[in-house]
Amino acid sequence: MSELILHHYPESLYSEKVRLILGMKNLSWKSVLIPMVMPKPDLMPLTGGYRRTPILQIGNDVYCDTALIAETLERLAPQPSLYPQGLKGVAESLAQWGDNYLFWAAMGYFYQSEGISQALSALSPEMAQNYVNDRAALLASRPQISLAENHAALLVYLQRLQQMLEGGQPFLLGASASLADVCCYHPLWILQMVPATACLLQGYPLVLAWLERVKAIGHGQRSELSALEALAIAKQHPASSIHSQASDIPGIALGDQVQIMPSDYGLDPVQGELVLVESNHMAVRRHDERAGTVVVHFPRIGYHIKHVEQAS
Ligand SMILES: N[C@@H](CCC(=O)N[C@@H](CS)C(=O)NCC(=O)O)C(=O)O
Repeated sequence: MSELILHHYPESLYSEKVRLILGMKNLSWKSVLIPMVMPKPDLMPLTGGYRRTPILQIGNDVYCDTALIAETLERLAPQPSLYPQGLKGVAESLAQWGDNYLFWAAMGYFYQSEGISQALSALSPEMAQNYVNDRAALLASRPQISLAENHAALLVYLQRLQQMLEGGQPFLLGASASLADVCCYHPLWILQMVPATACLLQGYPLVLAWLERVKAIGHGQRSELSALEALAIAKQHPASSIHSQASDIPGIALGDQVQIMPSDYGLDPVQGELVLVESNHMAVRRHDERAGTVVVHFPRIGYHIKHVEQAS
């Protein structure tokens, strides 16, 4: 297997999900630290415009979105599995709930309460303002939910997690950690970062003890790499042989020029030649002067794809 290169930054919640998966599988990986706000000049040559964090690079294959990154790591390193025996569908569905419903209730609450000002007080006033402006632009396409709604949802969700743990098992779906655990962990990790929001978890002792167990999984074997070294690895890599037989996307065939972009926020399109379509996976091939030929991969859930008319 070519080396696993994670482009991330320490405070990124979705990156923490992937770091824990690398830990669950005790994998060795290279860490490239990227900026937490735009611009990201050494990342864009790899992704072709996708700006969200994290990104997994393997040679010149670039995997966007942690749902696909999790599936990719499971394919490359199947043991220990992210899915408890016989419960793959349950684990994936609970993971999707954690990544979306729990995540947005926790983030919404954090951003609208004292949490965000406590977190930003560690930054200089200019950096804090830069961060606020960047996230306002990134999230402009998301619906506005009030603090009261987020707070109410979060309390219901914390109660649900507490109930899931009442059977006495160490992890949400049994004796060992699964994808569901890391996807429900990272949204609550942000609440633990500052006192203003950490206090919310105090009424849920089973959840607090479970968070400690998930944290103890660790991050596997990490070593550092520079962004320029990562670009050089992509450029030196022989062309990826990844392809599929056919596309089942109406009106779009393999070989077509397409744009793929998130359907929720961070709506930056990535353009290239469609080279792979599977049930929850699609990929485009594109060329960049600094990165060479790269294949950029996305899940199908949560991403729009559209045909690009070629100028004649
Ligand atoms: N659905 C995406 C969401 C990723 C996401 O929203 N990541 C946050 C960081 S935790 C982000 O991209 N923030 C803006 C940025 O890093 O530029 C995934 O699972 O990877």
